[in-house]
Amino acid sequence: MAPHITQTEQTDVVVVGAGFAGLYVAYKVRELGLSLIAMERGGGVGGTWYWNRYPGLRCDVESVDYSYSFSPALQQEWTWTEKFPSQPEILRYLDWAADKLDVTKLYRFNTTVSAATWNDKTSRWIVTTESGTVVETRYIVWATGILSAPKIPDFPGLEDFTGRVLNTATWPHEDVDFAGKRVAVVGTGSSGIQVISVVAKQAEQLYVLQRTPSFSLPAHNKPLEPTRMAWIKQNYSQYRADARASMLGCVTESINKNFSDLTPEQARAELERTYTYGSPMRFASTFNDIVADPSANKAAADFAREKIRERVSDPKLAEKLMPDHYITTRRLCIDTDYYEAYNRKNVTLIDMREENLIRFTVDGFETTAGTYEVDTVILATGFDAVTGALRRIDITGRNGITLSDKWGAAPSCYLGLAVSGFPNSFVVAGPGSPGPLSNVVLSIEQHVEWITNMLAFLDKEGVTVFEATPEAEKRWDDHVAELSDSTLMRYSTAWYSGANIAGKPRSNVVYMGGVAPYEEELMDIATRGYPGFTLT
Ligand code: FAD
Ligand code: N01
Repeated sequence: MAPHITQTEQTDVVVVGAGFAGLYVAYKVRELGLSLIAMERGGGVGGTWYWNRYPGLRCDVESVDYSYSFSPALQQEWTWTEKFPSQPEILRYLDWAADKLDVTKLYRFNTTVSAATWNDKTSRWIVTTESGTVVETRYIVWATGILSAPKIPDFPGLEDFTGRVLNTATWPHEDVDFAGKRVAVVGTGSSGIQVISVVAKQAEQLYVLQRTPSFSLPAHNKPLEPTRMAWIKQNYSQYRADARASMLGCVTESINKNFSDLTPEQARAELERTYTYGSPMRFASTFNDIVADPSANKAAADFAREKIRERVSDPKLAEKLMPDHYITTRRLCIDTDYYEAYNRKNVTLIDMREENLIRFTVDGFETTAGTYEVDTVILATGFDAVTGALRRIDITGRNGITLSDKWGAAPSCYLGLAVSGFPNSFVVAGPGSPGPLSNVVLSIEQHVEWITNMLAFLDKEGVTVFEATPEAEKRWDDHVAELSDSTLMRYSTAWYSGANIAGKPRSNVVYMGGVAPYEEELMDIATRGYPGFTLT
């Protein structure tokens, strides 16, 4: 039989990922008139909202903020039904938006990029997929997501468990029926909190294995009244401009004051106001210095703890659910009936700080305090965030250096979007961007617009190769670290710092200067002809 010869395809741009970021990249690149091959591991568009389908999932940024702002036509045509839309509604929105933008057809789905290698001689990337396709491209845009590489802890005995194991980040597409089932959920971050709140109402028995309690606020979710939606549609351009001019990338109606500017009564009234509204972004913006000043942070954290005590009937149990980290240094969660779940007779909290998990068994799990039988285990154990998806791909830049090696000691990335030694490639929401702490959709839009403007500039100027310089990258990394160290984020034990992954270097990957100041920095670089990049 004749050997199978793989034909290498040629293109201007490869974009990897079909979430909010990749879809927008595909749209903008086509507008530039460049050829494009778009690849996505999943079977459809949506990214985060394609993979995470667990019951209870909603976004924590309001729908009218957590959506594309670049297209007046999309904004006017789409009508959100809830303040915090559910995962199916967001996925429907992305499916619809991709069709409207006519980019779905540009994608190769069920296609995992396994490697990308820079060829210095041709100044092109060779991109390889798991199925053996090879593509040669001038540019790559990695739109692979900050929370797309699930973390599955190596729990002893999990492979012996004969019941069902589910992961919130790769949830089945069909409904899962928990009626009459004994269920264990591991993890009490944003995903755990949401899935627990729903499964508690369905399962016969629910065990929650908690290692670190989170701060969670009631979402006060509600239908979006037609009058409110109509007002937003009339005022979208101002509304989006306000979001773009903000620190977190969404409208927060903050009073724009530091904690010390307020009397204790005024501070309390403000906390009550933002808490009652129901929005982590608004609560986090109650005072300007919540993440900078320990006393401002303590006031907000004490207030949030007090509210948890009010929601949990058993005071001893409430104390076990009490978070003790600086509020907002882990993503502030929102919920519907999370703490109330613990008032139910069928819900048991297993505090892993007192009762260690020893192993999973054939029919359940064993802790230092006893054995438990369960039918289903749900892992809500988080992600190898920000750098994880890229480190799972074999990316080799100049001089045979791999991205994994380069980021071995600490991730570094100029402006949070370009890595020295890896020419002609961009990372959307890479380490050193404000993405993780913000309304991520708006942060993505900032990046995609900046990246595609730079691509247009390169073509106009006849530049064939661009690359971030090591000096500019180092200056940016230092700037990001300095900003972070000036806030309480230096104490973060969440995925923001890599602390959730054993062996991962501790380094804060969030630009703490805020969404609007970040955009000013980006615009300044563009206006000055892209200093910090070599252009040849
Ligand atoms: P993603 O949506 O993650 O898309 C990346 C895509 O790249 C994925 O589909 C993945 O399959 C694909 N990919 C990765 N590697 C490869 C490869 N090697 N080959 C091919 N394809 C690959 N942010 C907020 O601001 N507010 C929220 O309320 C919010 N809620 C969230 C809820 C959950 C459960 C999670 C996990 C995240 C949430 N986020 C939220 C963050 C969210 O990830 C972003 O808001 C946004 O959806 C990211 O879009 P993206 O396109 O950058 O990445
Ligand atoms: O992940 P997480 P997530 N043994 O890392 C525990 C976004 N998001 O998927 O902290 C025992 O926050 C871990 O405990 P600890 C949002 O940005 C948004 O929940 O390591 N427990 C923790 O409790 C969020 O920040 C929304 O001690 C283990 C949990 O698992 C990000 O996604 C919804 C363990 C992981 O929490 C990630 O959230 C969902 C182990 N070996 C997600 N390993 C909304 O918008 C981990 N854990 C509402």
